[in-house]
Amino acid sequence: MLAALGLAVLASPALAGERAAAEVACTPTGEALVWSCTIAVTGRKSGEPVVADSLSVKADMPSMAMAHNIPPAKAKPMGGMPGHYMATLELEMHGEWALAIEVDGRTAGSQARVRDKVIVKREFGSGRMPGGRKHGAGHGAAPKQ
Ligand SMILES: [Cu+2]
Repeated sequence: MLAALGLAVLASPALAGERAAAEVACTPTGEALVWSCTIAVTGRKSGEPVVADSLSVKADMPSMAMAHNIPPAKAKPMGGMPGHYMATLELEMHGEWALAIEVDGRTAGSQARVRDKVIVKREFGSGRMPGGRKHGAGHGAAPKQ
């Protein structure tokens, strides 16, 4: 009974998991250090939009371990655009941030389970701290191409 069930699961492509890919575009809001981000999530193999039960974005500075502890922002689905989500990020300084996008959902067509964490790095702002001071050496200040 259990063995038969196991085989059925393995044989069903619909139940096979898939990794996620994410495209992120952020624009500044009127408020200092607050960005509005659009996140498009697709299945890496299928390219299908991912319909998420939950999607969160945790921002951290790779060059500044332990300095920031920003709670994850919950992303909301954008109406009429499957696989597209919106999240508001309240960061603590300008510079390079790594966005850890944690998604749990399924691809729109083949219903493959997608439970993954995708890291996307983005440069936010001018590379200057809110007080106008430049980030110290080795702290995300390297110019991006
Ligand atoms: Cu920092």
